[in-house]
Amino acid sequence: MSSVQFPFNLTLESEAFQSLHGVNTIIRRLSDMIPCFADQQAVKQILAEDDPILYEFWEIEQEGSAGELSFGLTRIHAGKIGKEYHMTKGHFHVTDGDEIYVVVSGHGLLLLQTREGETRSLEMVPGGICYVPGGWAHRTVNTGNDNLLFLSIWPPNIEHDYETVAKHGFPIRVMEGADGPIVTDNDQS
Ligand code: PAN
Ligand code: ZN
Repeated sequence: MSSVQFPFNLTLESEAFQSLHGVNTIIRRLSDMIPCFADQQAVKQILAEDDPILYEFWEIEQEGSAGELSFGLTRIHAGKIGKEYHMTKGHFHVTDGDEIYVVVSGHGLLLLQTREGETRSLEMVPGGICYVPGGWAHRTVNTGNDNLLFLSIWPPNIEHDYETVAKHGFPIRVMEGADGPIVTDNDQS
């Protein structure tokens, strides 16, 4: 149970979320995400010198009544590992629960997959929203030159399943092409 005092208002800025009482702060560095990237040579080269932060998120997870809402702000730093853009780990929601993403700033792609292997990629643009139906794993990719910042809102009591994505990967990847980002098949999944 979070210790945020309700009701409240705040701005869609990392500083505002960081200072929320009871906020959970998660920082993911390259060393936390080694198997996610296709170019393992590039991973090794970067880690030999540095362990960059790929993304951070600040969340309030609600575990009380069914009417509550959990929410968080994610900031994915711009950049690539080899030719593959920075992205989140990605997860399924164990108990069915939909989610809404609202893009504050930056550009990206939201990758989705079902447990049966169906995939989608949705564009993320400033002011845009994406709806993630329960049952679809979701991973966010920053394809722009600036931070990708987005708000996410999901139901309470949702367990996040990272293991399935970590084990099998995503069937699609987002790589830098000659004319911008390209969604390609992941031949390692
Ligand atoms: C989001 C994600 C957040 C970070 O709040 O948790 O963007 O991504 P990973 O959790 O995959 O590391 C969300 O989808 N919550 O359910
Ligand atoms: Zn989620």
